[in-house]
Formats: sequence, structure tokens, C-alpha cells
Amino acid sequence: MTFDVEEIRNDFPILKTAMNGKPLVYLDNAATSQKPRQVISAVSRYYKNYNSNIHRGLYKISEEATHGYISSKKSAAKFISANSEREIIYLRNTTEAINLVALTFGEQNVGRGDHILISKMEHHSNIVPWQLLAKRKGAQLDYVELKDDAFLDMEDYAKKLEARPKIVSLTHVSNVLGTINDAGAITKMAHNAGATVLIDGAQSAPHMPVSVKEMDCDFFAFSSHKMLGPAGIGILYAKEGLLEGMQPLYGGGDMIKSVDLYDSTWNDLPWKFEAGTQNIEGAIGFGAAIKYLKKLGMENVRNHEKGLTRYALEKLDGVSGINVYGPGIDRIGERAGVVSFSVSGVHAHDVAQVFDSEGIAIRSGHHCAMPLVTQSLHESALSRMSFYIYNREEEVDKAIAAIMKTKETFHIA
Ligand code: 7TS
Repeated sequence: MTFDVEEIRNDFPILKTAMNGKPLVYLDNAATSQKPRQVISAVSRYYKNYNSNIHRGLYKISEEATHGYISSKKSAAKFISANSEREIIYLRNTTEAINLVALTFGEQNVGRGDHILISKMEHHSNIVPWQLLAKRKGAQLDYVELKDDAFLDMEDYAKKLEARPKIVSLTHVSNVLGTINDAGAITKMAHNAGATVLIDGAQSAPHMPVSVKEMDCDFFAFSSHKMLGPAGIGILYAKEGLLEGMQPLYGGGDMIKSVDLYDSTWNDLPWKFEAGTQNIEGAIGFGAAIKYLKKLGMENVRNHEKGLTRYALEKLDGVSGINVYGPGIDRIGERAGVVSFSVSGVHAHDVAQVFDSEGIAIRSGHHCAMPLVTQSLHESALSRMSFYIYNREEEVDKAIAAIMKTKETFHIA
């Protein structure tokens, strides 16, 4: 299939709607993506035709639902080049996946005085679980510094690794800066220092080819809702050997092999980590989303977004009174489709309101990355446009016009 934006747009019913009387321009894809009809109808087909619980029913529609759930997992495993679906745990989202690692692997392996290393460009969900773990264990949380060019300070990385952290956790792509980190190189450095590595793929898996095999990370977390699928389902990938050694987090139905009065034994992977009735419709919808993305080709998805980002950065370059964050256009190959900016003298919420009145959805605020936004960038809030497969240059033009309107409204030169 060729990458035809107009054809793609036809698959997204919401893109035919209006917001405040203007055709909807959706530029908040880093928060969540829109859903194509293929995903909507996969979920609806399940409800209409074979709604039932999985694993337990020895009847046809339950077998169909189980098949849908498992084939979704198999395609998720292939999507990130995992060895098999045994390495794929379905959880609610990236946040739950990172928390699960902190509460199981972290709980078992981090002790008093140990170090945990993250970076200054993390989303709160890759900060707070480690703060909690560090506090519980009397461990120390360290941060890799950023450079002015929006990249990690690799010298600082090497220095912080000398403390031989037990866990290194890093975002693959920053949801504020758009910086694409070299997750493979960092994993290698961290492994050499004896660390176990988690990569937060919430902003990478939806937008570019990802291979956990190539990266060689130990854990990889991402969410369905940012990649055309339903909310409430996300993935923790982990190397099988690690999962074998980890205690389950939740106890209950499905995660056991047998239960005695005072003791239980655990089910095989990945079921040991999936207690209770799962988000079956979510998994089925996620499977349809992965199928859609695979058909487009992740290399094409990346190239499309790279083109839009270049176009936006070029257009913004000529606009006075705004600060644009993230890697410069000269390093577009290491920058994802996220463009955060501030308009001098105007609060980000006021910017978003002008955009809203023009039918344009953007995010404004601290983007769940308060240490980055307030301490590293010295801003109280930022506005952010983020692109996906269905966005086009004409929408970037509308966003630029909305910035001009903001400046006019607030008398900014
Ligand atoms: N990690 C990163 C890098 C993210 O961007 C996000 C969500 C998460 C983790 C958490 O994902 P969740 O699915 O568990 O919520 N980022 C954003 C955002 O930038 N705007 O809204 C959510």
C-alpha cells in the first residue's frame, strides 16, 4: 500500500467532524491518537458477534474471543520483534507497565544505597514509580543531564553509570522535545555497567520501526491508545528470562496454575502477569490497529511525520516572538513529530484557547514532564503540536495562522 494521506484520512470518521464550527485539525497525537474505522469495527464486531470471556469457555464464541486476544498478542510481539508472545504482557498502559517493573523487578533487585538512573527528559510515569521505589528501598535516584541542543549529555551518562545503577530507565522519544534517543547505544553502555534497562516506548512505537531485539533492552513499555488502538490496553515487553524470575504483581484468576489454601503456583508466561478478566475488546482493537500500521509500513509513517516536522520547523523559523524547543532542523533524523513552543508573554493555555477557536486541538501545560519543562526549559507551560499519519501540511499552515492570531490578540510583536 502506498502512503496516501487522503486515503488514510477517509478511514478516520472523526476527521470529518467540526470543532467550534471549523473542520477539526487534530494535532494532539502525542496525548492520544484517533481511531480508524478498521479498529472501531473490530471492537464493534466483537461486541456484536462473539462477546465472551477468554481462556475459560469451551464454546465457540469464547474460543473466537480467545483467538482474537492471542492473535493480537502475537502480532504485537512481531511488531516490536520480540521472540514470542510469551514476552508480551498486556496491561492498562505504559504507566502501569513501568510501575509493574518497579514493583516486581525493582522490589526484588534494588536495595539500600543502590542507584537507579533516569534522565531529565522523562514523562512523570518514568519518574514517579522510581521515586517511590527509591524511597521504599533507601536507594538513590540519579538523573542524566540534558544539553542545550535537547539531547542527552552522553558524558554525564557515562559518569553516572560509574555508580553501577541497578536499573537504567529512559524514554525512547521525548514527548516534549521530540528528541529520539539512541536507545540501542545507551542500552549497551548500561549493560556494560551491569544495569537492567527499561525503554519507555510510549512515543516511539506508534511512530517508527522498533525492534527490541536490535535495541537489546530488557523491558519496553508502550500504549495502544497512542497508536490507533483503544485506551486501557498497553504492553510490557520483557525478556523471557527476566519474567521467569519475577514475582507476579497481582494475584487472582488466570495467573495461577493451582491454588491451595495457603499457597499457589503460577501460570506459564505471559499469563502469570495477567490476573483477572482482561481488556479483551481492547486487545482485539489493538490487534486491528497494529495490522493497520503494518500495512502502512512504519518506515513510511516515520518519513511522513519527519516531512511534516521539517515543514513545521521551517515555517516557525520565520515567526518572531516564539520559542521552539527540541532538536534543530539540522538533526531532523533524530527528531520525532512533536513540536513544543511558547509564545513570549502569552500563557500556553491562552494559546490553546485561540487554537481551539480555530478548530485546532493542541496540548498545553507541563505535558506530565514537570522537571523538564520547569527546571530544564525554565517555562511554566508549553504549547505542543504533535503529528500522526493523517496530518497534512495544510494543517500545519492553519496552526501557524493560529499562532499569528494569538500574537495579534495579545499584541505581541
Ligand atoms: N511515557 C511517555 C514518553 C509519554 O509520552 C506518555 C504519555 C506516557 C509515558 C504515559 O502513557 P500512558 O498511556 O500510560 O498515559 N504522554 C502524554 C502526553 O504527552 N500527553 O498526554 C499523555
